[in-house]
Amino acid sequence: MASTMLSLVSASALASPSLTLQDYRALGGSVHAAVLGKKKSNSFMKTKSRGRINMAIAVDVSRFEGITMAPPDPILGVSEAFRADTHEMKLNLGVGAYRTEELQPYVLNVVKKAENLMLERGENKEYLPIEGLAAFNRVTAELLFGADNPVIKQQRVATVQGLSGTGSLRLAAALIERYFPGAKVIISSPTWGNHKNIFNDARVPWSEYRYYDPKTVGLDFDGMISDIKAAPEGSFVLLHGCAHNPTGIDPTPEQWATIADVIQEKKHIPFFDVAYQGFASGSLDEDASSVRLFAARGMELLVAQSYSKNLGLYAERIGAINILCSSADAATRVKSQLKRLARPMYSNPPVHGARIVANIVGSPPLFNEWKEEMEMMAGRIKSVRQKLFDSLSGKDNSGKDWSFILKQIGMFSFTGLNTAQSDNMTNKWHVYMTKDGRISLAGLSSAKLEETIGILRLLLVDPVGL
Ligand code: KET
Repeated sequence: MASTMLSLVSASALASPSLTLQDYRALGGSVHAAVLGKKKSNSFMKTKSRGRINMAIAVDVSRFEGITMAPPDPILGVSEAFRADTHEMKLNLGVGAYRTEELQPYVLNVVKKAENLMLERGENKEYLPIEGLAAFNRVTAELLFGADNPVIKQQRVATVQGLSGTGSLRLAAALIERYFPGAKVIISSPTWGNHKNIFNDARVPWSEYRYYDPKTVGLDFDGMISDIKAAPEGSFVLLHGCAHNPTGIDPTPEQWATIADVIQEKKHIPFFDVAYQGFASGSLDEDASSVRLFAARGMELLVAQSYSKNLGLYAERIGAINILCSSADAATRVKSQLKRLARPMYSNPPVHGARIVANIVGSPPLFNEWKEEMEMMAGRIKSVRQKLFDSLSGKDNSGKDWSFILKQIGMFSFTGLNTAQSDNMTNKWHVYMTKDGRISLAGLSSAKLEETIGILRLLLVDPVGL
């Protein structure tokens, strides 16, 4: 009874516009600064120290009143909106996650085999060391650099298991923030939507270098090179190792060599994000060639790896941060600091995905099976890309050059649709995609292709939209 009365008092008090700060204090102390529109320090302590009436106020007016609604995530928010849509024709071309021809999520057979092995062995669930599973760290560096790469034998790579690609990038960002204060990271324009958030939250300054040229729907190579040259000496240059997200446009081997020249000249540090190894060409080795080219030049570099896409281990959060140093001694020290940064953030990483990767990459038969499945997945996406091109160019007599679709690689096609058109795709046609005009080809099947193509063609040929 008493508490009901108190809540009534506080509710009416708060609703009344005539109450002053003093009135609230008389009621028993603090109300969140955001409600009063004034900054007050340590209101939580005051409330705690003043009896029941404050408790009642706290029920009616949240201490979190000052927290505004965050916008939905530009990529994962698309999946949330898709799930909420009940339309039977809905299609999710937003998130970069592989789908079967039936548009279902796909668990690789080789992953199921590895998991069965793990069950048979009855492995325990003890904490992993801070740096992760040793067998995983060994094979992941080998997969990236090549097992017989001298940098491995020379023990110059500091590898720490991370919370997939994102967590590995975040750990590296924390290292940059701590040991390279003020150093800038330069990132491609455009880039994967989460890169900027990662560096913002780690308080690492960043700026963009030119990458995509809408006129040619290709790489603005001259712009890229001059912006890398113009960056302050010793900047970190974030590069997509393969299958650039969102554009699907990668430099040629010759262009990679020039990029390496400029980075070396300017004493910059290359920082690769490798989230699609195997998905660009279908070959794990070929897709690591950019990283290997830089390593062969004796450069120090960082590489964040992810097994979300190529092994379909999205929810297992398995990846790694590799830091190639000029000496084994430096690598040992760098690794010790990565561990020190990881410990208060998440203590140690999860074991399940690490064991899957270690079992598959560490066993030649399973490794070969993975390569076959990898080729199958990359092959399906390539065939969707080809069909998209054939159908768009075949039925269109507007004279538009559709060849950009075939020049792009990886999971995505960067369609050139603007925000309004992308919104139109979603709001009118229930085709979910990111607002930058990116579509995930993995979300298309032959059955769904024609209807999507019809809409795409109309939007791309008639910029006013439908
Ligand atoms: N880097 C790039 C370039 C990337 O596209 C992703 C994921 C990641 C890192 C991180 O993946 P992780 O699952 O943390 O290993 N991209 C897809 C999913 C997402 O946005 O989280 C996407 O672009 O749709």
